[in-house]
Parts: sequence; C-alpha cells; structure tokens
Amino acid sequence: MTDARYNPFEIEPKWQKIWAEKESFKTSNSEDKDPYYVLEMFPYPSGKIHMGHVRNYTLGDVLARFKRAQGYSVLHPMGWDAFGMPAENAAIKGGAHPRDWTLKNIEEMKADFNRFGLSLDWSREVKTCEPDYYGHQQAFFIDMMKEGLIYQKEAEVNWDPVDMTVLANEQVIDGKGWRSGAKVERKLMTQYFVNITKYADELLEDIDKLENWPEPVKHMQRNWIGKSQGLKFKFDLEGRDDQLEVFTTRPDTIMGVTFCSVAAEHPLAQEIAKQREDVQAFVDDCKALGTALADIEKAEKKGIDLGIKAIHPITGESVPVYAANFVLMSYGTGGVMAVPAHDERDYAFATKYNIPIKQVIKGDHMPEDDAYVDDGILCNSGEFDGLDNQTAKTKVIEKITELGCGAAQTNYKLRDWGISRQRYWGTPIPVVHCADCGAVPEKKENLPIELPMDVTIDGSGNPLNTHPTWKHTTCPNCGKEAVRETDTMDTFMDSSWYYARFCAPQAEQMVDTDAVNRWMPVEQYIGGIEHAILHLLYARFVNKAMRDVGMHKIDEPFKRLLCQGMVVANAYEDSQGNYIYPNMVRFEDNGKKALHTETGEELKIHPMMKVSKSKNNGEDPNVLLEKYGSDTLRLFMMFIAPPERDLEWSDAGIEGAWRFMRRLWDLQANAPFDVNAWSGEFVTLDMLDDKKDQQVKRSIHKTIRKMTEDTEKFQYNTLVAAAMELSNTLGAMKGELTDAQKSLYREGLEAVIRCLNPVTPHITEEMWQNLGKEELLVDSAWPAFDEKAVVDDEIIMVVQVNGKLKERLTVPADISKEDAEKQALEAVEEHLADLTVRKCIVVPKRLVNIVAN
Ligand code: ANZ
Ligand code: ZN
Repeated sequence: MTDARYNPFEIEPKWQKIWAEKESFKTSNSEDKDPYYVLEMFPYPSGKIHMGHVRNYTLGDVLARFKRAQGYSVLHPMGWDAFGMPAENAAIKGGAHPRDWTLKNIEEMKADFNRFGLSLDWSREVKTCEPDYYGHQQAFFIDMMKEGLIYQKEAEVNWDPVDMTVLANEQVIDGKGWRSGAKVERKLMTQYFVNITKYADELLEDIDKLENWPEPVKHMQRNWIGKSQGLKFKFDLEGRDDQLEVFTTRPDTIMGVTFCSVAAEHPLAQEIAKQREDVQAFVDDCKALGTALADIEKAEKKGIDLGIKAIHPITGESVPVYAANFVLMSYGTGGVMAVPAHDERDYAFATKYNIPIKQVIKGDHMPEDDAYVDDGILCNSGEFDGLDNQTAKTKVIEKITELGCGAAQTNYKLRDWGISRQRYWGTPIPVVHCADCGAVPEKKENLPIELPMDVTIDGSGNPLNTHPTWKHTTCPNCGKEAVRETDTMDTFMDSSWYYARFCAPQAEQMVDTDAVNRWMPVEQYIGGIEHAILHLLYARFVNKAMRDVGMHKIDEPFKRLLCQGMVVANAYEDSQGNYIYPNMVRFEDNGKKALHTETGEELKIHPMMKVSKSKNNGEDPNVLLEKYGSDTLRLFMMFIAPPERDLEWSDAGIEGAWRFMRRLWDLQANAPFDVNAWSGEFVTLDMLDDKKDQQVKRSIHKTIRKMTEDTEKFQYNTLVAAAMELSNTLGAMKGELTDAQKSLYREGLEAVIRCLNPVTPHITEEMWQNLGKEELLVDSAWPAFDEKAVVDDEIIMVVQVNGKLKERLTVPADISKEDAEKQALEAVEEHLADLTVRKCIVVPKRLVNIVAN
C-alpha cells in the first residue's frame, strides 16, 4: 500500500540505488535502436555544484530520459574537464597536490550529481587529467604536427618578472600580476600554435549548416572569424630602400591618407627605437600594456612620430609614419594607412597630434566632431570622384594592382591558436628539444608522457622546469641527451574532443571510428552562452582536424545547441558592504524593504543578478536537496522559466513545486477508490455517455500529446503546466466514482506519472511501482495518445456580419457547410433585419461571415 505521506528522502536514494544496480543508464554501442546523443558541457571539478550545474544537467537529463522512453538508444555520458589553474592555485595556497585535490572534488561532485537522479552512463566517465585520456591527445598533437597543423612561433606572453612565470590574460589585473603585484611585461617566447586559420573558411561556411544553433551564437562565431576583403599594398619610404606594407579594408579611402601607423613591435619602430630614447621609452610603455585585446582597445590612443616619410602610391605625396599603441603586430601586416576623416581611431589620433584630416567621402549626415564611417560618394579623390564608395573599393584595388605595389587580400580576425601554457597542471606537450635535431616529436610508443607527481608548486616558475629529472631525456631522433618541452597544453584542447571520446571511452585509439560514426554528431548539446565563441569554435575545429586525419566522417560535432539562461537572484548588502544570505533576510512593505533578521538593519536590495558565491545570493543546491529532495528542485527548475531564459530564483516558487509534489502523491495515496488495485482495459471515448467523462478522456489524451510535443521542443515549463492541469482534473474527481470514472482516474494518473517521469524521476518511479507495475518506469515506453480522443466533438464557431463579430456558437466539430450557414443565419437574425444577405462565406471549423447590405 502507498505511504500516506510523500517522503522524498526515502524514495530518492532507494531508486538511485536500484537504477545503479540495474545499470539502467548504461548504453551499449551495438543496440539495435536508433542512436540519440545528449550531451551537456562537462564541468570543471571545482568541488561544489551550483544552481547553474543543476539547471544545465537537469535540462539534458529530461531530454535523455524522454528519448529513452521513446525507444532510442540514448548516449548520455559525463566526465570532467579536470586540468586547469584552480587546482594549481589551491596547491599554491598550501592545499593538496593538484591531482588529489581534483580527484577528491570529482568524487564529491559525482555523488552530488547522483543525488539529483541524473540518468548518466558512468561507465563512460572520462577525466582529462588522467594519462589514459591525455596520452591520446599527445598522440593527436604529434599527428597534427606532422600534418603541419601545429607549428612553433615566437609570440608575446604576459611575463611576471617576480614570479618568473607567464600569466594568462585573466591573471593580469590593471597591468600587474595577480599574485606578485609586479608590473607585467610583454615578452617574446617560442610557443606552439594550432593552425586553425587554415580552416577559417570552412569554419565560417559551415556555420550556415547549423540550423538548430541559436542565431546569437552563430553571429558571434562569424564575427570572431571576422573575414574581411581588403587590399594589401606597399608604400615606398623616402630616402630608404625598404617599404612599408599595410592592410586596409577600406581601399576606397586611399586618397584620404594623411599618415601611416605601425605597431610598437614593427621592425621600423624597433629600428628607430635603437637610435632614439623617446621612441624606446614609447615602445617599452606599449610592452607594459599586456596582450589582452580589451586592454588595448580601452587604452588612450598614443603614438610617436618615427621621422620616416611614406610616399603615397597614387598622389606621390609624403606622409609621416607613427608608431601607435593601438596597432597590433599580429593583425594584417602590423602597419596601417591612416585615414582620420573616416576612421574613429585615426581621427582621435590625428586630433591629438595635429595631423591633417582630409575628407574623401560625402554622406548626408556628416558628424561635427568625429570620423564619417558610413557609405557615401567619393570627393577630393581625383579620378575616383563621384563613385559610390563600394564601387570605388574595386577601382582602387585595380589601380594599385596596375601600379604593381599591392593586391586584393582576404583577411581574418581569427588568429592561430596558441596552446602553450607555462603551467604544471595540464597535458605535457610531447616534444623533445635536441641540440642537433631541434624540436622532435616524441615517439608514439613512449606515450603517454606523464606528469611527474613529486613537484613543488609554489607559484614561482614552472614546476616541470624546476623538477630535478623529469625534463631530461634522450632525443627520439638521434638518441643524444635532450630536454623535454616543459610547457603544457591549453585546457581548451582537452575539451575539444571529449565528446568523441565518450563514444568509446576505453578504445585503444583516441577515438573509435565506428563508434563515432554511430553516435555523432551530438544530437543535442547544452551549455552556457559563455562558451559561444572559444570552446565551440575550438571543438568544431578539432572535430574537423580529426576528420581530416581519418578518424571519422563527421563535419560538425553538435547538431543542435541550447544555451541555457543563467540562474539569477536578488542580492542583499549591508552598510559594511557584506552580502547577506537570503535566509538571513526578512521582508516588509510587500518585499520592498529587506531587513537583517538578527540586527534589524535595513539592507540594500540589488536587482536580479547571476547567483554567485561572492554575492551570497545563491542557495546551495545541497541545502535545498536536504530540504525538499531532488524531484522538487528539478520540477521547480524546469517549471519556472523556459530553458534559454534567465531563471529567477524564488522561495515561493520552490515552495509551490513542493506543494505540487505532495498533491501528485495524494492523487494516489488518497485516491477516491483503491486506484492501485484497479485493473482492466481503459474505457474508450465511444463507451462514455456522460459529457463530463468525455471531457476527462479528452484532456488525458490531449495532455499526453502536449507533453510529447513540449518535450520535443524543450518547452519543459509548459510540459509541467500541462501535467499540473491534468492533476487538477483528477483531483476534482471525488466521492463515489462510477466504473467508467475509475477507469479514467487510473488512466489519467498513469499518464501524469509517465509524462512527468523525465522531470521528476523518483516520485514517478515509486508511484508506478505502487500501481502494481512490474516493469521499471525507466524501462517502459512513452505513452501514445489516442487520435480519436484528442479530436474535439464540439468547436466554437464565430459568426460575423460584414466582417464584424456578432456571435460565438458551440457547434458539432463535424458540422456541414450547409448547417453552419443555417445556424449562423439564425443566430444573427436580428442583425440582419433591415438587410439583404448577399453572400455567406464559411471557413470550415472556424467562422461564417455574412455579407449583407
Ligand atoms: C584604412 C582605413 C580607413 C581603415 C578607414 C578603416 C577605416 P577590420 O575591418 O577589423 O579587419 N588595421 C589594419 N591592420 C591593423 C593592425 N595591425 N592593427 C590595428 N588596426 C589595423 O580592420 C581592418 C582595418 O583596421 C584596416 O582598414 C586598418 O584601417 C586597420 F576609413 O585602413 B583601415
Ligand atoms: Zn637529436
């Protein structure tokens, strides 16, 4: 018999144990069913789950459970993006070894995930920090090196001169090292680059194939790749033999050039710096700016005249050459033809340094005090005068090509991907440096090159470099003594192929071709919008690189993408600037006033913002779990907002979810008859005489239909709403029920249980068992709806006279045209009193419009 009270704390662990014992979510690669791959972006094992995790993984879980029930073979794996700086930072602060710290966090988070009832196939778990994962990545690195997809290049890094270490851009705060506080320098170091730009065109073109990706994500990817058509050409330099090459996307403005600018690292600037102290000082200043693009764009535009004159290829005029802090060495040619009249940065620069501004394009709204950047007609441009500027682009390119000093050029914003990190906790780059042979890839049979465990991690230098023996080895080529590369790979590399590994995580090769071809592309990928650019672009690229070395045949890894919204909540701050936990806040004045429960102090109410530890505005999922259980929390998360929207946390909302769970339980525990003992065939619609009973029958099947459609479309909020409605219908069936009503009650209850199962898997499994079902709910099929029972027998028909609404009639759904017309005419008789009917237009099942005058 069913317990009278809903007790999630008993039933949730019970079912989790049963599912685990029965390996309910384990998926084989050889099932004779259609494959369906659901994947959520795997987490970084920080140790604590937060609301964002719960939302992300529940969204995927609902879909995975739904598709299983629909008869698919569902792949729903989980793993850990386990390398990265937080583990090292924890060690620096005196914590455990990064590996121990990471593995402990993984165990804790895994237990948390299981407490939420996620239907994961743990037999496929991968941890990127383990040699059986990263060893394959090292082999792939070597493949890519041999394909020319990885190469070495000198590039700038942020260098902390005190800690003697390279810093990531995020570790540079106001130009200073996050730990040492020392002024960060830009330093050139030899690093490994992945030739992602070789795939720029394919990455750009294939975005069009991603029909089920959110538009904003596709837009961001296109911008990041940033393809632009332009012109590359050379200026002769007065009194010198060399030339200055520039790249422009605005050849149409060439007649408006009044100076040229180059990057501080440009050879011309470097040369003059050796001769002039002021230039050297400027160059040093630029170095201190760091390499982050955002910083460069924010900084004040500054420059210095190098004393060199460039000769305009068309006019023959000479213009000064400046070094400027906003010109990047890594883009285009590191040199720019500056047109202050039509470029905002050049305008600011010219105004500051009193350089002439020459307008060459006329538009109809010229700004007073800034550059005109829009389209228009050319002026002051000699032979090009009068052309519209788009046409002028082609004409100028032709002219420059004729003159023999340049040519059209396609450029991309996308840079090759620098993957060297001077850090310990990452995948060692499998290269050996030999005095004779240079950089030699390690032999594949020596892989994995494992990280040493006995290291000192104190934040200074790279522990792999300071380790007494690790880096000393022999050259794979000539056998002489040599040293290992001590850099490790960017962790974005680790997360760029894990989805393929999940298809066959124990495979001897990096990926198992058959398995990948079976499961991929991922049918539904789910994650945060913060990964819209880098992770998704790198993953798309690595997938193509894997394809091109013959590992599989998949062009794009993720067919559908869902970016879930954030979980947001109000935050409360006291006068000392402390953020107060919501459970320490009491409200007055309809929630407009927030008071500290202990001190009574009035608190500042911050508007909804992303829940975070620093603002103390997020409930700890584990605390909620202890209070309500997982099903309530899952239901709340799915019900309160559509997946892509922000979810506003509210105590009232979760209380509402909790009440619904108890009502659902009551439908069985306190049913008006012994619903669990009921058996027999469900009554069909044609067996029901009573109109009300017919309605119940219809609403059961309409609900099943709606829940099926909503789940398919990710509309989990309306799915839950539909289940609630049907529950209310059943809840209203009280007192003595007829046999037909008992059948309906039982049928309705089964439908609710079955359809809500993906959202609230535990309570529904328990109720299913209580109904006397032998098969587990996780193993039983999604209910079908009865086509006949979803057809309404009556519909509302609108009657108009001359297009104006006059009446609404309830008529049989299968009413004939003639009857519709007849009933309509009768219904509006009085409106037609003085008129002659000319025509009746009948739109079947919707309206009758009577034309009369
Ligand atoms: C002349 C000009 C006139 C430009 C004008 C713009 C507007 P996108 O479109 O983003 O690809 N540029 C070229 N190389 C640069 C570098 N290394 N660092 C900083 N700026 C650079 O940007 C191309 C434009 O950015 C180029 O077109 C160049 O300025 C500048 F009315 O040339 B333009
Ligand atoms: Zn050698």
